[in-house]
Amino acid sequence: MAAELPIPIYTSLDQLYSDLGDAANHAVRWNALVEEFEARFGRKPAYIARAPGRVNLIGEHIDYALFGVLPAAVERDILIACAPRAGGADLDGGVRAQNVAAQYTPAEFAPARGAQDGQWFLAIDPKALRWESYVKAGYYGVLNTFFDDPAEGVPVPIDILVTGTVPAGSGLSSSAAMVVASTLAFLAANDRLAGMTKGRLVGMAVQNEIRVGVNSGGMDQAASVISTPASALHVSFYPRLHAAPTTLPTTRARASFVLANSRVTSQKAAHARTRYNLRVVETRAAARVLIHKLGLPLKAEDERPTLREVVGRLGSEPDEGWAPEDKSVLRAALRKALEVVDVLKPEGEHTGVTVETMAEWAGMDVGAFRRLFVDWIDVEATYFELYKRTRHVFEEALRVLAFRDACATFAASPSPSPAESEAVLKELGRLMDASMESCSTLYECSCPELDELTAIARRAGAYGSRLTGAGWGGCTVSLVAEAAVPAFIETLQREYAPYAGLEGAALAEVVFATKPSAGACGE
Ligand code: NG1
Ligand code: MG
Repeated sequence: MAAELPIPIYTSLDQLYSDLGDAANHAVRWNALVEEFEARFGRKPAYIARAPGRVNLIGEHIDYALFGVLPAAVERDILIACAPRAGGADLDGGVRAQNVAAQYTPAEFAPARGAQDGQWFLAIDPKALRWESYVKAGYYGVLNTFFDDPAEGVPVPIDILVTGTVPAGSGLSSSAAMVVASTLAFLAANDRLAGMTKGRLVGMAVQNEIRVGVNSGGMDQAASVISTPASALHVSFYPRLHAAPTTLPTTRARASFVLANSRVTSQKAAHARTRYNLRVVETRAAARVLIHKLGLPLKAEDERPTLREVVGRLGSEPDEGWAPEDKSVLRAALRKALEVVDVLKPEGEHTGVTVETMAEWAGMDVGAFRRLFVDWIDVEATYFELYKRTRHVFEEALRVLAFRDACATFAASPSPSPAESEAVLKELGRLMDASMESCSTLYECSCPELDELTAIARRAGAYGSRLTGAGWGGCTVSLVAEAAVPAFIETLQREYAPYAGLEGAALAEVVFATKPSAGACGE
């Protein structure tokens, strides 16, 4: 499986460009970065790490419940040029971090080793995130994996220069791209890339990103690291990371995924207590309640079980998991789960339930329940929406499987007729629309602008349109017939108020068609 492959390291730009496509454009950016690095730090960079952003085609907010998702890397990426610096012992592991974009001011920092536990430490304030927080997050895992034992030596002092084309806060996962590229840069500069697999890099990047305060799943990091051109990546997380490239029908059926930025910045870290992290808490609490209410086995190793594990137990899954390629058992178990999800519906006027009710439903003492399920991350709520969140998760997991099946069936057809092409695009569009509706009403991770932008997209002829990423702002993704893309973009420009007055490059910055691209690499 793709996650076991080594990270591609290129020694010639030509080779890299032929993998990435669009050689001329990449060459200009890479050469400009090398020159800028030399101008700022007085020598050539030793390595360049690249990590792309991603669009999630379907499977929203289910990665941290450990269900499979279907993202694809986009062409837009983060590049980090770096070089070790000669320096004294006081400079051990010290970093001079600069960003080509002037609004991201230079930073200097050095890690410190904790006197008691020997763990390396870097100050990151999740409440006041700065751009270099993501650089530090990438560094963290490298320090505590490869330099945790003093006998392994000390990390080199290093200069780094970052440039990127993934817009921040737009649902294209600039954060994961930053963390992956930074993890790669520190690994390369410290000569620790040998033996690193894609799967291991994903694991490190996920742990690293959690340090910036969002208890995310592993979708973005997996997409950024493992993706291959022209494919989406079916990533599943249970019982272990598994990634399978999925050929999209877009090339043969002549359609494009068009990204449109709502221009509402998704402030995921700042609102994590009432949004993202609260959803993580709700889904874990729901899993524990379901285990008790449905009389499923509670295992000794269960601390905060996931909804994926609940579905496995409902379908009597063996410990090593169902074969990752055989989705029929998972599908049957998910259907069974949907038949019983109503046990999470409370009586009375509220759709959600209090901590007291959740504890009672879980057969636990309120104090113990609160400590285990509510207080482990910083969240704030009176009513927890167990029913709505869980219904979304189970249905969305089924939609991912249906989307993947439709892609696979189409890919297997030797010469699809125009009618077959139209049918597969309609089916994918239908699934995308249903996902949007569910994000809006059940998961409540949309916002008025995203609802409006996706509605306009459908009126403008998209087969389907949905938010992508965590939501509450950021981008939408729409499936559009290739020939209709220019007219589609024109309609969005005319009808979506925040696009008023935008044209040319400014418009292309917020609405653009994307081709799935290749994952992270180094040079
Ligand atoms: P975004 O907001 O695009 O970075 C986040 C999570 C994903 C996933 C989606 C929702 C991070 C780094 N990523 O994506 O793991 O849960 O939301 O599907 O927080
Ligand atoms: Mg992110």
